[in-house]
Amino acid sequence: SPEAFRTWHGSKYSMFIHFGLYSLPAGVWNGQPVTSGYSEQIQAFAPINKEDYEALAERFNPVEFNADSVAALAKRAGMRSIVFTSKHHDGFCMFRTSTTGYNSVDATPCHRDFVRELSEACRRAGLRFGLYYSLIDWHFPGSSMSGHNADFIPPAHHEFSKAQLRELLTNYGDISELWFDMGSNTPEQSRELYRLVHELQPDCMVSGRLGNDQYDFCVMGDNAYPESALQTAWQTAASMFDETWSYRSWQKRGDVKDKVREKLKSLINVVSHGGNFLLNIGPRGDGSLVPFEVEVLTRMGRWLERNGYA
Ligand code: JFZ
Repeated sequence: SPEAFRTWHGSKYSMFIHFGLYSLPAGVWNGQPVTSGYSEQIQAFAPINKEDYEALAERFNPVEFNADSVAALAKRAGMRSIVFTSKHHDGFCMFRTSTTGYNSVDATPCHRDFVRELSEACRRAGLRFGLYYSLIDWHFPGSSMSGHNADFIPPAHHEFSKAQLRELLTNYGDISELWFDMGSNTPEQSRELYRLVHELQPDCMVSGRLGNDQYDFCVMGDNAYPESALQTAWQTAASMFDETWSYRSWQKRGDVKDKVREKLKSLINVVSHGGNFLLNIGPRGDGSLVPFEVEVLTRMGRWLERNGYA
């Protein structure tokens, strides 16, 4: 609806969070830095066999992860919503689900539902809350990690995604957006998922990466913005560092000042061209935030405040 568009568009600046099992190896496997590919996809790039990757769940206990602190950081940064990786390509669900045991409540020693924790913290802080959801699932029986895209999504996998989306759109209050990450949906599958989202939450904004022109907003590349005004809503997602969205321990971070300048420029570029800016952070495996990222966001928030951004 125009109303949902206006509210989403008015958010301008939001936090993206990549956090999951992959945050534990943090870009290192067998003592070696894995330098090719995003670290949230280390399973494919190391590569790591299914059993070894699944075993990470037994060690997943992010005692330092505090959803209220994350929400407070977003507020301090001047952000108006948070978008969280409910499930990445690895297929590990960061929420309670009856569709698979491969989730943060049942398969870890911490038994935590991170989608619930963040959704509630956002509500308390007056932030909107959205979800990243990968339609690629390397854990789903029969799916392969070779390349990203199977030629199509088998019907059983499609039904599985639908069941998970029902849970996500029913159990956690208002979801501001669904940031679908690509699968190889048929047009019929994309239409079905699009309809399902809006049947459950009419105002939830769906990202263009659902495919087949079933979307409420488009996603541009890193730091990119369209050459001319778009008729549709759009967003630029930006990682803090090139080549990864999730935490990697060996990341060269450089100077905070330079990063603040770089990301403020992007934010201003994107917002002044009519888009929304989604800036990512990648917490560590123990759930703690990376001080560099906290510092960058805090300083950006201070700049915005000094310059009259309410
Ligand atoms: C996807 C994922 O494959 C990646 O791991 C990460 O989660 C990222 C946010 O999303 O990769 C993308 C998606 C979209 C673009 C680029 C990389 N894009 O629109 O330029």
